[in-house]
Order: sequence, then structure tokens, then C-alpha cells
Amino acid sequence: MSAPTPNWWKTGTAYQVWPASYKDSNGDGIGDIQGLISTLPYLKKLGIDIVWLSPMYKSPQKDFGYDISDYQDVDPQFGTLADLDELIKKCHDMGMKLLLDLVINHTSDQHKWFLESKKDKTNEKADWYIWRDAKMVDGKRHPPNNWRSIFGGSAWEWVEERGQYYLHLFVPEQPDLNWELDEVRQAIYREAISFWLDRGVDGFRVDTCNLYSKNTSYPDAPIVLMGEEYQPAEAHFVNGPRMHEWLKEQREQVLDKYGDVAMVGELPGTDAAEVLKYVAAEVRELSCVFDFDVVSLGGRHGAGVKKHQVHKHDLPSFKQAIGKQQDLTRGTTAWSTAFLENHDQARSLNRFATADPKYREKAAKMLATLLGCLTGTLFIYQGQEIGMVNMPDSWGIEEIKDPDSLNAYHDVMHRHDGEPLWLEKAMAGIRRVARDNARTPVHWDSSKHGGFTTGEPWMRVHDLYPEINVADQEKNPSSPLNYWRKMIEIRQKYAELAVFGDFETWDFLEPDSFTFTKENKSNGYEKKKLLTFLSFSDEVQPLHFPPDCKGKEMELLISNVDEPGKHLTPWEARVYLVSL
Ligand code: TEU
Ligand code: CA
Repeated sequence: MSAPTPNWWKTGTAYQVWPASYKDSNGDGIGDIQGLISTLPYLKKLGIDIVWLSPMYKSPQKDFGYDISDYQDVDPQFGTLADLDELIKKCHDMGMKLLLDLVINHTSDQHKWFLESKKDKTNEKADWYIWRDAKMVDGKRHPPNNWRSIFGGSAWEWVEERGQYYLHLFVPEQPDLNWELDEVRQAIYREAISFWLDRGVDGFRVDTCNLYSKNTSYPDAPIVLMGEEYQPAEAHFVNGPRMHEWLKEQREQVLDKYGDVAMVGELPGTDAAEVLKYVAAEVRELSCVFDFDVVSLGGRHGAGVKKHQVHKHDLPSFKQAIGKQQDLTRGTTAWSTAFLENHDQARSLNRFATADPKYREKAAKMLATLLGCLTGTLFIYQGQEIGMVNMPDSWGIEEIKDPDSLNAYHDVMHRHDGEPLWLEKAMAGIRRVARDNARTPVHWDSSKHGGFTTGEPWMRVHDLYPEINVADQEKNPSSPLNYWRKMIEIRQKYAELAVFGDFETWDFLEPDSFTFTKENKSNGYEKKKLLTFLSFSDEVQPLHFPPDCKGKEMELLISNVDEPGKHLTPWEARVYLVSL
């Protein structure tokens, strides 16, 4: 007896493309859609079923495409609408699905809606964004409240023309849309969603999809950053009162017309119970979510934490965060995702394992083993499959492009009067967690600029491209790339356990190794378990055997060493199929 066919977005393996740094086809130094099209056979061979393309819409690129000035067009730097149509068709011809990024909490300040809205208080779109009067104190103009933007500074920007402030939770060039208005929601559904579903895309990764509904009384946030003017106000804009109503409306009025549309939501700053309210199948809101506990380890996500305030976590905290993500959906109708990287995060090798050249490749395979065995839709980020690492320590602030990091750096500079030791700390933090770490161009081969472009790359290519690149790894059977291929195959073959199984950690408090099992008491797998051993250490570690697996028949499915022995060598990984 096998289960009813699960939704396509549950079993599929997804790959995220951040277009500017993926592959350049025309030598202008910027990745583009034709570049992506040229690599579809590569993705297919890797075992990818779903491509998630980060924003390629028309945009002034103040937040690298997450500031959209026209939902219905492609930015010329990435190509044309015809290129996008070709991408949709080629993905489908090859049996792959395509997700676009849906960025509808805000638009660009260059979007025609905003250009009209900002003119005065009476135009047709006057209320399409969130406008408030200044607060006057001692005759001086101040923002309406003390909210801090997620990227630092005030969340309000003054517009002289209109004589009011508008709200922007991200950079000032990203004004927040006023979701409270019916006609705004209808315009979004029409232009940002239906337009693309009509052209054939299969779903969306939904940007910050728990921020649309704000506390409309816009109260001041409590002071937690002493001595600072602007305070984290997440409590007033994350998971606001009308979120569920709107997501349901979107599903019923729009998505349902198109069948099983995947909506992979980003839910920062949300605890497990709250997450379920968005993804339980019966609520019919999101298909699945990205939970951020793992990637936020060592910091206080979204609560005004500065880059240099993120510290190295210990392995039990990592296991706890993975366990939360794994248990989220257990015994429920809900679904989640497994991922360690995206365009907003540092590289997983640096963050969760080691980038030491001695162990780098082995550790990349170890992390691939972990991800390959986790419940949820698996998302791989460009370059992760070859073990790309963070920007080199020798790079300074001049290589940083991202406003998030630049603001953080300038904030420290300003607050501490340019004190060099503070600046060093700020830079160390940026090297550790900056988004730019994931945004350096992908290394396709060992030729100049890593084969990313024949022109001048828009962003500096990592110095290590001669050592870490796709072409060399293709040729080497024991490369991270070839390991990923094998791991994805195993994940598919044993999907009942790897993709759908129940997760159990056996050595929670061990600081150097991670032992977990996956089991599924149905579909003929009652007497089988996947048993995974992972080392997170430079030293040899003993194996921790779960009691019920001891002395049982074990078949080795995959390992990053040729002949696994009695102990775990540094950064070793192995997966056994145990017959109970
Ligand atoms: O990110 C939303 C988000 O929660 C970010 O604050 C994230 O935590 C931060 O980037 C970490 O430094 C999404 C997009 O993924 C991001 O690239 C955009 O900048 C942001 O929305 C605004 O659209
Ligand atoms: Ca290009």
C-alpha cells in the first residue's frame, strides 16, 4: 500500500538561483536568464526538480531586485520577457518546475504606484502606501514613531512633495504597500501573481510573507537598544492581525484557479505554533515555509542584532534548531523546507562546519549528508553544491555591496566615532554573516573570473575559484558535486524515510557529533530506519549507537570516506539503512 501521491513540491529537490551572480551569457559582467538557461542540463543532472529564481523583475537594484519597479517585466540586465518565457518552457520540457520570487510587502520607490502616491494626499493612489504625519517635538519634525528599519535607521522616510512620512521596513527605496486597501490587494494579485501564473510558472517563494499586516495604530516600540533613536518593532509588524485573512483570500481568489500552486513562504521571527497556522494543509494559505532558527543561530534574529553581535553557536543549539524544523510538521498536515543557505545567509561551510582547506570538501559532503536526510522540501543554493565559502578575510569593506552590511558598518563607525578596534569588529562580523558572502559569482571553471563572465564581473569573484569550481568537480568522482548527485539519488530512493520520515536525535548534548535516525511507520518501511552519523570535529570521535540499532543488519548507503571504520574521522558522514 503506498500513500496517495504527495504534492509535487514535497518530494522535489529545489535549487535557488540569485541571477546577478549565477552565469553571465553576454559578457556584461552580470548573470542573466540566458546564462541560467544554459545550465539547465547541469541542474537536471544534479537531480534538481524545482528551480527558484530570485527576483529578475524590473528594478533599480537598491536591494538587488527585492525593490521591484514593474512586476510585469524583466529587468534588462537579466534579459527580456521572451527569455523568461523560454526559461519556463525549457524547465517544463526538462521536467522541472519554476518558482519565481514574490515580493509584495513593498515595491520600489520607482514603481508607478508609488510615484503617483507620493505626489499629494488626494491622488488616486494616495493611500496605496503607508503615509503618516510627522511628530512635532519642540517645533522639530520627527518620524511618526521610533520603529527601526530591518536594515537599520528609521523605518520612515520624509517626502517633501507630500509633506508626510512613508513606512519602509527595509531600505528607504522599498516603501511598504498598504495591504489594508482592497484595491491594493487586487492590483497585487493581478499584476504580481496572475500575470506569471498565466505565463506558466508553477509557484512562488514568497518574500517576508508575514509582514504585510501591521499594527495600524503604529505605536512606539519599547526601548531595548539603550541610547539609540530607533528601536526594533517586530512585535508590531510580524504576524500582524490580518495576515491569515489575506493569505486565505489570495489562495481562494487567485491561486485556486491554477491548481496546485506552490507558495513557499518566508516566515522570519515566528515560533513553531505560529508557523503551523500558516502551513497546516487545511488552512490553505502557504504550501511550506522557511524556518529561520538554524540560520539565525548565535544571534537574535530581527531584533536589532548587529552583524558583529552574532557569535559561534555550539552543536547542541544547532541540533535543537534542526530538531525544531524537523518536528514542526511531525504528525500534522503541514509541510516545511530543509536548507542551510540562501542569498541572505553566509556560506554553510563557514557558518556550520569548517572552511579549513584541509577539511573543506569533506565537510561540504558531511553537510550534504545532513540535508539529504532531512524531512521537508530540500533547497540548495547556487554554489553550495561545490562547497563555495565566505569572502576571504583579506577583503575589506570596499568589496561590500549589500546595503544591509554597509548600514551595519556605518552604524558602528558613527556610534563609536570611527574607533579602529570597533571597525575591525564590525568587519569581522560582516565576514562571518554578511549576505555578500553568498553573492559572489559562481565558479564554473578555473578560467579567468571562474568562467562566470567573459567581461568584468559586477562583483569580485572569490580568490579560491581555481580550487573550487564546477568543471574540476565534474571530473573528480569524489568531489562535493558528485557526492551531492549521489545523495539526492539516495534521498529520492528512500524518500519515505529521508523526505517524509520522523526525525530523532540520539546524542543531543554531544558537542562534536550528531547522530540521528529517520523512520516512517507506514508504506512498507515499518522495519527500516535511516541512521546518520555526522562529525563536526577536527578530532576522531566515537560512534554513538542508538540502542535499537545495535547488532542489527546495516547497509551503508553513502559516506564521505571510502571505508568507514570503528570511529568517525574528522568531519565524516555516513548513512546506514538499518533493518530492525
Ligand atoms: O528577506 C527578509 C528578511 O527577513 C531579511 O531581513 C533577512 O533576515 C536579512 O536579509 C538577513 O540579513 C527578504 C529577502 O530574502 C531579502 O533579500 C530582502 O532584502 C528582503 O526580504 C526585503 O525584500
Ligand atoms: Ca549578462
